[in-house]
Amino acid sequence: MTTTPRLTRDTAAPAPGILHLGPGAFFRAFIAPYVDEAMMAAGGDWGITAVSLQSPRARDALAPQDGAYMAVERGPEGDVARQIGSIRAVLVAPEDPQAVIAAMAAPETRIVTLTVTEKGYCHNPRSGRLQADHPDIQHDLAHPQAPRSAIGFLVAGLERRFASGLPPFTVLSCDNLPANGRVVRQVVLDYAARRAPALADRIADQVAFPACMVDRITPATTPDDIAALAASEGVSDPAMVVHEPFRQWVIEDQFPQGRPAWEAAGAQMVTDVEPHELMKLRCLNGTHSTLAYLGYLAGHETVSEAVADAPFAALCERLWHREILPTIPVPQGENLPAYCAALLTRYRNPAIRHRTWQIAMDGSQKLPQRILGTVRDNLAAGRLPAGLCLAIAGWMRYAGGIDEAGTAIDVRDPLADELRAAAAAADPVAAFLAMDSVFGADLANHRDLVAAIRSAHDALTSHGAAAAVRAFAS
Ligand code: CS2
Repeated sequence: MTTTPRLTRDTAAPAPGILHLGPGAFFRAFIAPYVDEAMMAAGGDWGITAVSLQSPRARDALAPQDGAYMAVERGPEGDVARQIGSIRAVLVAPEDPQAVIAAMAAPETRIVTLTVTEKGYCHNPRSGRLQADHPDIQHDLAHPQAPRSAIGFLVAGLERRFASGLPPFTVLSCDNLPANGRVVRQVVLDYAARRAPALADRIADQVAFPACMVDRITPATTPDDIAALAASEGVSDPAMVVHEPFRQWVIEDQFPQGRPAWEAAGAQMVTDVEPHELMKLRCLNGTHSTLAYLGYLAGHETVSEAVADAPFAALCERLWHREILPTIPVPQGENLPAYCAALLTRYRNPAIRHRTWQIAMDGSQKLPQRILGTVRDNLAAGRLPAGLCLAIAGWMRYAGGIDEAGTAIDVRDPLADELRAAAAAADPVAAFLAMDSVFGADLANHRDLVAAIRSAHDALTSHGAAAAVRAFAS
């Protein structure tokens, strides 16, 4: 039997410029390719030192390949594979936190990018403030030179640079949070203030935290994907990623220490990201989460399966046109109905197997910015958004951890214990609504809203998600 040879690098490793926290599939499908293309088009030393905050998986896959890997663009007509060479090294923070702080404090590190998911900011998703009692934050405050959280590392790295007289790096959050630059700045300042007020003041004065909107659908890589790549390209690459053809990156252009020529790779450099973020989080992520909860309960394994079921596609259309678009200012250069039509085409891509279960993860951290802000805007305009209430009830049913056949659901969420307790309460809807870091008193006390969520929850419990979605969309 012949074994497939391991992927080898086809370009020299670039000189360092960026440190990235969280080298998961999305980073490899999005940030690293943009950096790679920007360097190819316009040069610059922007090689990426990637840092895993948890597992050694990414390092173990990438190190034998000198950081190179294949990104496979998967369209309905087939795959296009390309080698990405922008990663130059991978560090595993728990193995050697000192090495991470040293890399952050190296003079050539001018940008720190982050894809650490919503929960990685250790914040209260509703207030946007640091959750000071978060176990990782407690740990980091007790051991500031050997932190665990992204926030602890950012502050330790900035502190070290200040001590050596170096200018700070720019911090670029690339997670799906509204005003992600402001969110990361706030939690960094909250944490630094607990360390030393003077450090917080210095960060507030000197560090840039631009916001950005990121978009590319990236399902988790499967063993089948790795086998298909080995068959088509003749290389074994456990670090490979699969992604859809579409991508969009809108970045606030505020990089005092310079940046790659991302615009050469198609990124939009703008002065105000917020309208773009609102459009993407509410139109895409809002309907994604809706499809995830209701689709999972109705037995749909992937997004494309869910929207192939006509009432689910109709549900998305109704959400967009009746409940979401009326709350969004039109971002420059965008046409909102066309944007939503393109979203449905993206969801339908049958070659992308994006699991509803994957998107359903961490709902307590996602709901506020994906769905609840839209609900608030509707209520303020005197409208009761029935489709979004069905989505919220779907989340409650899903988070209860038992599917419609009575089988356990593997609910992944930092608040999983609280969710289970809420679902087991005598009045589950009231118990979920009382989760203050998710809903807030304004929503929990809104009579008409609560009644609509209750009636959607009853429909899901008595008739199931497929029937409830059919009834809504008919
Ligand atoms: C998805 C996103 O997993 C999820 O929660 O909604 O990752 C989504 O695929 C991306 O934001 C698309 O850009």
